[in-house]
Amino acid sequence: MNNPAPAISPPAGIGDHKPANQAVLDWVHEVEQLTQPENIFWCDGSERENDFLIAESLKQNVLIRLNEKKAPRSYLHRSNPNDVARVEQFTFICTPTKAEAGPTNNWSEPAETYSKLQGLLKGAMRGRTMFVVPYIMGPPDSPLTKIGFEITDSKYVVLSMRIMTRMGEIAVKRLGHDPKAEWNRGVHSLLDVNPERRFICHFPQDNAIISVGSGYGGNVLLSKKCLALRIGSYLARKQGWLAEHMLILGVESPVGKKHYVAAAFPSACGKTNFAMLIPPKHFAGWKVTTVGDDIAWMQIRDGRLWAVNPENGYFGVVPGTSCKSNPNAMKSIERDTLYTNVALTDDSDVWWEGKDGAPPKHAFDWRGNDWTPDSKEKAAHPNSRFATPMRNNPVLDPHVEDGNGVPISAIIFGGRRSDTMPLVFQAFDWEHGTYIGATMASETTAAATGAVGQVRRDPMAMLPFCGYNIGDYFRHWLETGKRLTKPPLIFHVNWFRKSADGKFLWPGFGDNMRVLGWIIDRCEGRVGANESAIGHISRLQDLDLGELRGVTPNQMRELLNVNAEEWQKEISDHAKFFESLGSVVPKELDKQRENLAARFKS
Ligand code: OXD
Ligand code: MN
Repeated sequence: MNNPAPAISPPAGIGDHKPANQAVLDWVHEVEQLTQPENIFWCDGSERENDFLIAESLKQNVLIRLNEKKAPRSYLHRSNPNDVARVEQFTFICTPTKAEAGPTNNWSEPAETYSKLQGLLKGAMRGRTMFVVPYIMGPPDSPLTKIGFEITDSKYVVLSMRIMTRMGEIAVKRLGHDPKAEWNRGVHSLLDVNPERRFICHFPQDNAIISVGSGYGGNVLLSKKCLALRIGSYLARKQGWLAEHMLILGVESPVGKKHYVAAAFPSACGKTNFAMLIPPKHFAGWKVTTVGDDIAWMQIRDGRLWAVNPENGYFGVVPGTSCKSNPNAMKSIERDTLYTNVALTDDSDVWWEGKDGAPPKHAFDWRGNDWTPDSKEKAAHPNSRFATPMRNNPVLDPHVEDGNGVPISAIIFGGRRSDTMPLVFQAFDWEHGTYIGATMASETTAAATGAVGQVRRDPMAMLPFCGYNIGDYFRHWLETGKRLTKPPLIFHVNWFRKSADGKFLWPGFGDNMRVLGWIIDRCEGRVGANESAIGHISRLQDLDLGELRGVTPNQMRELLNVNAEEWQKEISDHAKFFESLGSVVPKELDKQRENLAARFKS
């Protein structure tokens, strides 16, 4: 086998930052015995260490240096073409019983799974360096913040973890000496990057993760989907908080009144774009700021929900990112960015479909093959990614490091739906909102392997990320609502509704401010709404459409329309979905569906 991760030998003072905590040392020793690496590299997250790892990665072709003028301190990584997205079919929740993992997760028995993985990991790091990456998730002074250690044989993982988490010394210090302190144990090995030996396994009761056979971010940056969402959601239920697949944004009016909003959209449905939105000119004086673009951890205080972003960077979908769709993302990825699977131009810049300007006459596609605009293949992989520090974001919210988090006024659910779902509507109350989230659906995207464009139910955008029984997760939402005296209002949006001739009806991007404006008006009790069977729908006159070009009044009516026929089908799909989950769905949600159906009849 070709070794995808040859060992490196650091000079003195680099890679020798061993923590003092005996529990960590024992665990690392155990993994060392099993995987038999050539050496161990203890990461401290320093600049010097990072420079060294970049230099080694360039030598080993793990990274390609980009044009220093056009993309300063930025690099391109090409993954194995068999390894470009999350693999939901190989992702497992390994709880003692299958019932704990529930109907939406792949389950496997913990002891058997440990033993299978140990078999795969035996000697897997021979000839490689084993990196030990300490990190924290969450602002340093948040009570929700978690410590993790990831062992990996991938330099790309180490470099990405330094962008995506608060990595190194900060975590070692926080852990201290207490061998009983709580921290997440993550083991990752590329093995031979073979889809037949690719498993992403979570052991929530042990706060442990083992991921093998992949180098793709969502499968291997164990801090993110694995810890912050799957294990995070499991811990959140036990400890009485929420770990959600949500962006968090701040929206400030011209008179300085600020609200925070959290929004759950499935993968690659525009969370990063929404979190960095620039309001159209008509909304002069309004400002949107980003707290997070993918994950929200929320706890109850004073009867309200307060949210923190556990991450330190953005791991966003590149294709389609442009000065039109997301100028702030374009500024964020101008420098210090680790690109994966985009195209490389002849002057060592990066390119992707949907980037501003004309396509290059020649480039190397994401696999490294010659590419021209006449090529049939895409230049950048549809799930190509950037990893960039959140500090690069020009509209980073000033409270992003605040351990108390930010108070959430509204929660928004949304998906990619060509039909049925109006542009925006509001739930009657928390329980109805939970139902709307639980029955959410979206057309699938390239973020996970499998068919693209098929409508699937994706409750709260957590289908691939809920680390326990989805019925208990719904129950946890209902219980959380009962503990909130000032619950956020809950909304559903759909930027993707199409006309009969298949064209998007709504321009999206910055114009989504118009919908956000209505949501804020509702939070402030400033506007009424049309009462419909599905919830409060915006009246046309309450949506600020000033200077909106290209959307006719008829299109607006279509966008806000609740089509009874489409909803009959929708409601019967909800019923089928709940049936497919078996007996786990709380009766309150069945009742919600009955009420919804009844409202259409009355
Ligand atoms: C992501 C995803 O990478 O949801 O954020 O797949
Ligand atoms: Mn995501």
